Amino acid sequence: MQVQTLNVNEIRKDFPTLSKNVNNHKLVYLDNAATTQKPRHVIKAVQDYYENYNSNVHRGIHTLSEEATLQYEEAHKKVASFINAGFEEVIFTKGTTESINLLAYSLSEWLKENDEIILTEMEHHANLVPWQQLAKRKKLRLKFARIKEDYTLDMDHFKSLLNENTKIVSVCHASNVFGTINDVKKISELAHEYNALVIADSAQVISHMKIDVKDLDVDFLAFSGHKMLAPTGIGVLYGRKELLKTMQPFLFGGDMIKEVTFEESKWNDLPWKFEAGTPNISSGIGLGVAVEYLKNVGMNNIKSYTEELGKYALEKLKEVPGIELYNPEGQKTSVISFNLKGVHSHDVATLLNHEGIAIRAGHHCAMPLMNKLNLDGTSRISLYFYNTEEEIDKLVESLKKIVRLFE
Ligand code: 7TS
Repeated sequence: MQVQTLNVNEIRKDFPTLSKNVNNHKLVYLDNAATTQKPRHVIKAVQDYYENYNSNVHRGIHTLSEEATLQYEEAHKKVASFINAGFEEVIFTKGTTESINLLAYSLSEWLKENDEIILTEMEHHANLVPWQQLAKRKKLRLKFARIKEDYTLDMDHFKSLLNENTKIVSVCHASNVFGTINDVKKISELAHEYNALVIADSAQVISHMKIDVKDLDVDFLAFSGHKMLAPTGIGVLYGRKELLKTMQPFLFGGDMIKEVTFEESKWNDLPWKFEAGTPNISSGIGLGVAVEYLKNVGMNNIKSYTEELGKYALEKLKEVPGIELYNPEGQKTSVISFNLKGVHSHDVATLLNHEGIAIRAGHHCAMPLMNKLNLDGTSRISLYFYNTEEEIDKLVESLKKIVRLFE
């Protein structure tokens, strides 16, 4: 097995949490789809802001505020270049959830009764509940592209849902349950034939592969900083400039205006029009540093390493007696969901935690998907470029022990 494209031993030294002990065992962190660990560089950048130039942005005409503004705006530039977007097209939000809520609110003005929105059956609640609630308010129709038995998207079914009433197509770029990667470029092409707006929820891919918003030809794309080495409380909404220019802001208040009278307000330039109030400055700066870190490691290296490790994990997991795996046919993925016969996924996660192994269990914020598959939940491992084959071996050994316990 060849998963040595990266010097993982060196990389691991950048992540303080990875050398922690949990329940007297060395931590094995396999919950990266929930959130990634943070490298020292990011932690230091946040500390540096608070220790050396803590100040508000875009307002004070004093040295600290100028420095904070510069660093915060630099972070926007780094993120924009990371996804091949323009500076004006990158809005910092709290995370994917807020980015999608922003869209559901701001785009609602353009929608009327009987307009249709297409999602998929594999959405995280973050890309479902905002549209469901909007649909109820505005009497819109919500449609779901089916998943096939092999846990991939049924593209024929998706195509059959498109029509002149389709106004929005919002799809997860990769499923947080199965790791299935959807062909967003193709989805975009098909949806644009009907002039629908295309939104990609890229929360699960941004840290795993190079994203080029122009190449994908999406209208909007959302992701969270904390799933890509950055602090919590920061995320991104990319939007096509022409669209952002004409859209109504989501939140109103300071910083998002150019001019205010008692009667009227004029909005600020992009992207600030969509960043009302004091933003999460330290996390924004941290996100810029995280992007630099990822670029240094190399997105292609990360992709090939995690895919190889995923392949290794999948093969190894098959050794566990009675395991049921839910992996997409023919796709390489670093997210693997499974169940052990007769053992609840929460029990699996609890018993693994006794051995210092962190995984996620339950419905993964995808309850409709679980219901459709008649599943109570799954156990899920999600890998990143600092994980190793030894950690997978440890996981598999522990799972075998759990199976014996329940025999
Ligand atoms: N979309 C997808 C595909 C996700 O996986 C998640 C979080 C979100 C949206 C929401 O991101 P947030 O940062 O706004 O919360 N997914 C997970 C998960 O799989 N386990 O914990 C969080």
